[in-house]
Amino acid sequence: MYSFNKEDYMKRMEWYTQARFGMFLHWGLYSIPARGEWMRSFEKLTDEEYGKYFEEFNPVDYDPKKWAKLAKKAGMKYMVLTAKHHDGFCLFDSGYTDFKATNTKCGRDLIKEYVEAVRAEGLKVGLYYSLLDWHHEDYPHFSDGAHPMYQNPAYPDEGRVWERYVEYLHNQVRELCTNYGKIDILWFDYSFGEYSGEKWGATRLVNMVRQLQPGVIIDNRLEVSGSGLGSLASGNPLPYHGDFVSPEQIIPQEGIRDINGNPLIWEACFTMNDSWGYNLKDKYFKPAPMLIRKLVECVSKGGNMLLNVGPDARGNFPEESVSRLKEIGKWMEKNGESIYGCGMSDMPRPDFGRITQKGNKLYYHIFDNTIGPVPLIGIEKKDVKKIRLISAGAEVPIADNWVSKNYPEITFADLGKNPILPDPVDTVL
Ligand code: JFZ
Repeated sequence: MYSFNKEDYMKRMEWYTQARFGMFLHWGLYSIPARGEWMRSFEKLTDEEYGKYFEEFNPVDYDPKKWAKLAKKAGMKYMVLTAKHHDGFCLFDSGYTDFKATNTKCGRDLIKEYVEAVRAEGLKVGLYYSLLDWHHEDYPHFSDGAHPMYQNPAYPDEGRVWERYVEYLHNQVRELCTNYGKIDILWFDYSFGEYSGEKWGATRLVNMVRQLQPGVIIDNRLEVSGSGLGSLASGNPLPYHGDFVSPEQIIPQEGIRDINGNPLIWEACFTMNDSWGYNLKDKYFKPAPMLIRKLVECVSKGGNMLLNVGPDARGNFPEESVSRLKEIGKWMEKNGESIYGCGMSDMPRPDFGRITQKGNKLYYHIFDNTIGPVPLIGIEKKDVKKIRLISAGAEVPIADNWVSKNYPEITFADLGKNPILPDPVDTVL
C-alpha cells in the first residue's frame, strides 16, 4: 500500500511549511504534582501512588478556546496537545481504557473540546500520542537497557504480551483518527533502541492513519527519537519515516538535509522554561526576545518552531507563558511576513542576525546593532528593487555616506546615524 510520492508529499506539507510556528501543549495528571511529565517514572511511583492524581484531576478552568486564542494571538498557526503522554492517561474518551479524563471528576472529553476550539480559531489541529505507556498492563518496564529510568521494581515484566499493547496502541490511534473530525498533525513519541518502526506495527499503523486521515502530517518518531533523522534522509524512506524531522531542545546548526544535500522539512520543539509538563519550581523561562530570535533562526534554516506550554492542573497557562506569548504576538503582528511562507536564504548568514527568504524577497533580521550602515553582503546595488523597514512599511535607502563610499563593493542599507535599532529584538528589513 505504501509508496512515496514526492509530489503528494510536498502538497500535503504546504500549509505546514508556510505556517512555521506552532504551540506544543503538555498537559495531564502530571500537572498536579507539578514536577514535569516524567515524574511518575523518575520517582518510581506505583499505580496506586500515581492513581491519587487520577482521583483528584479536575481542571475547572479548562477552556481550550482561551488556549487557542492565545496561540493565535502569538502568531501560531497550529497546536499539538498530548492526547496521551507516557503515563498512559488519556485526555480523550477512549473505549479501550478506564484511565481517561471522562472517568475523572471532570467527566469531559477534553480532546473533543480542544479540537473544536482550535478549529474555531482557524488553527490546524495536532494531537500528540505517546508510544510509551507506563500504565498499560502489557507495556514492559525493564526491557530497554538504554533507558534505566523506565525500570520500576513495582512493575515486573512477566506476563506482559507485547502484541496486546500494539493492538491497544492501534485501537486508540484509530479512535483519534475517527472520532474528532479532521486531524492535521499526528505527533507520535517516540522510538528508541529496538522499540522502533515495526515494533510498533508502524507500517500497518501508518497505512490505517493515512486511510482515515488522508491529509494528516506525521512526525518521524515512529522510527527515531528526538535526535535521529530517520530514513527520510537516506533517500530510501521506510513506510513509517514520517513527514518531518523533529529535533528537540536544539536548532540544527545548518538546517537538515538528506544524503543528497536536499533540504528536509523539520520542526524544532522546545520548552519555554526547562519542562514540558507544568513545573512549579522551574521558573527559568526564556525571555520573549530570545524566543522571537529562535523562531527566526528556525525559519532562516528552513524549519518550523513548536513552542511548548505546560498548563497547570486547573487548566490555565502559567503567567510567564502568557506574557511571553503576548510579547511574541506583538512582534509577529508587525513582522509576520518575514516568517510565514519564508524559508532558508541563499545568501550568507550575516554577523548581525539572520536572513529569511520568500521568493526573491530577502528579509534581513537585525538582532545586533551594526554600528554603521547595515551591510547586505553578496547583494549588488543594481539587484535591489527596494528596501523597507517591515514593521513600519518605511523606505530605507541604500547608504550613500563616507562608510559606504569607503567600501564600494558592499551594498549597505541606511538606517540612519542613530545606533539604536528601531526594534532592539529584531529589526526586519
Ligand atoms: C519526549 C518525551 O519523553 C518528553 O516528555 C516530551 O514529550 C518530548 C517532546 O518528547 O522527549 C524525548 C524523547 C526522546 C529523547 C529525549 C527526549 N531522546 O531520545 O533523546
